[in-house]
Amino acid sequence: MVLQYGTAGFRTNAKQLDHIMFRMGLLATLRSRKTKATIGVMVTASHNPEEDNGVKLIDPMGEMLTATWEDFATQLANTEQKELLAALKDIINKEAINMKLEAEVFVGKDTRSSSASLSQAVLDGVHALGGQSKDYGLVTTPQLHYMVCCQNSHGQYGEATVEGYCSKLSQAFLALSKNASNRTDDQKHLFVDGANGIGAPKLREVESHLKKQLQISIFNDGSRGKLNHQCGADFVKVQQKPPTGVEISPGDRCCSFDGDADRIVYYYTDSRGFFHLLDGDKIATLISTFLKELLVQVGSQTLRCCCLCCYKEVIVRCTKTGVKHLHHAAQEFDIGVYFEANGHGTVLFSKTAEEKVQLLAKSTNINDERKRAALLLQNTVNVINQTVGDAISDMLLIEAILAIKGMTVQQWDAIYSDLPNRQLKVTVSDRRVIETTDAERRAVSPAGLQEAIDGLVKKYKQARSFVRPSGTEDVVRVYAEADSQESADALAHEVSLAVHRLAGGVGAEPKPL
Ligand code: G16
Repeated sequence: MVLQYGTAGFRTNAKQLDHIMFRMGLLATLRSRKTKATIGVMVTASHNPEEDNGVKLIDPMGEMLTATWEDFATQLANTEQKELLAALKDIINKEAINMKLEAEVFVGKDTRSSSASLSQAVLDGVHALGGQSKDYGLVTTPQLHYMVCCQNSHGQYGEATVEGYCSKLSQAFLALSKNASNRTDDQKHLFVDGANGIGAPKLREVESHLKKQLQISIFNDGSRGKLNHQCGADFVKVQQKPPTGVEISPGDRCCSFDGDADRIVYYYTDSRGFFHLLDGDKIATLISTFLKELLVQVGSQTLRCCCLCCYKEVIVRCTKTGVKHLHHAAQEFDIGVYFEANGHGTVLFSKTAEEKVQLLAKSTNINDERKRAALLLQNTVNVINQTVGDAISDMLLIEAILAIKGMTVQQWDAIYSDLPNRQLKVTVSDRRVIETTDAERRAVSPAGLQEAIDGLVKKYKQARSFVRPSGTEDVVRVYAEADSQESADALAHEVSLAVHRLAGGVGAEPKPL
């Protein structure tokens, strides 16, 4: 079996991963020596089913592994055992790594039953190459990214402990909440679906610092149900319905994390029982609107705010799927808000932007309105985990914005209306036959597929449809939108059929929805 370092590392059935984990321990140790910094290795398969597992490597500033090293990871993962030493030497030579240098690797894991032995395999790999390790045990993926960044910034970003994480985020949230007018207990109430993963226990730790400014009811906390099964952010986004295991009434504000708590989506049902989803696009809109307003109030015309993959009064950019691509695009701006529709995202502030905000927040000769806006911006910077998408941090920011603006989830939803849409998966014998261009919006192979999609799209009003190979599951993803749900469903089905026929579909042809 050939494994590819995909959208977010390696991911497949846990039984096939023991050697991959050991080798990623080796690679992380080399990467640590190369960068002279601490590297992170997170054992998780995020939104995938319980029987899968995976590994994500974290670079020095808490960002995802750089693309050139993804290739080394793929090479090392697929090398025959007898050639492993030669493959390691090859990387050492190509990267001119000094093996006498110290190396340090932080390791974390999610709640999957396979994660304990697989993270031990990572640790074994680190020790085999003489690296030091710190085992954080059960943490969310974004918490491990945060720890790596704290360690390499020598504490400037925060303290590299779970306690340090909880107190930094909650202090910023409490400072933001002071700007909200009095709210009833009902308005402070949030229902959280923990996807039966690591997010639920970690949220409880944060909650204990929140001084009841947020009242959280956690469902799917892992005490009974199965990880990501009929619950979690991916299920809610794709199925467009509430998770099982959550008892909510019309109007209740709810959100779902995914299995390793790096994604979040919000939702509610209305009095007619209709389900309303507030996905990553709506989250990006809420956050970038809030930031734009603060920038106007603070009087800073010089900071450029960019919103990636949403559409409101700010510069818009689209990239290929994967927060690793969005993250780099967002770094080009003073303030970069990036979210994938699936709820994976964060906000980046450039060094210049952070310094300007800090100066303004300290300034004594600006008026009260500007001062208030500057302090809000400063606490917004602190509540955000800038290293990667973080469900807990995003949730705190969203809750603070809604409280400050006195906004209900319905008012947030009304900022704009989504076109009805549908996402489907098609299994093909080799998903790599589908190659794309234009930020994965057009397929260049197999021959005839894009022409077929274009022809189908023309049959519907306000329609678009994209196909691309998933980087985390062995499937092709199909997305379609149109003027009505029936049309979106029909278009998604027709495009799925085209993929099945032209790209080597496996099994029976997809059935209409
Ligand atoms: C990872 C990536 C995301 C991506 C998602 C699904 O998230 O970090 O950027 O959107 O996989 O990717 P794909 O559609 O290619 O399977 P996670 O939360 O699953 O680690």
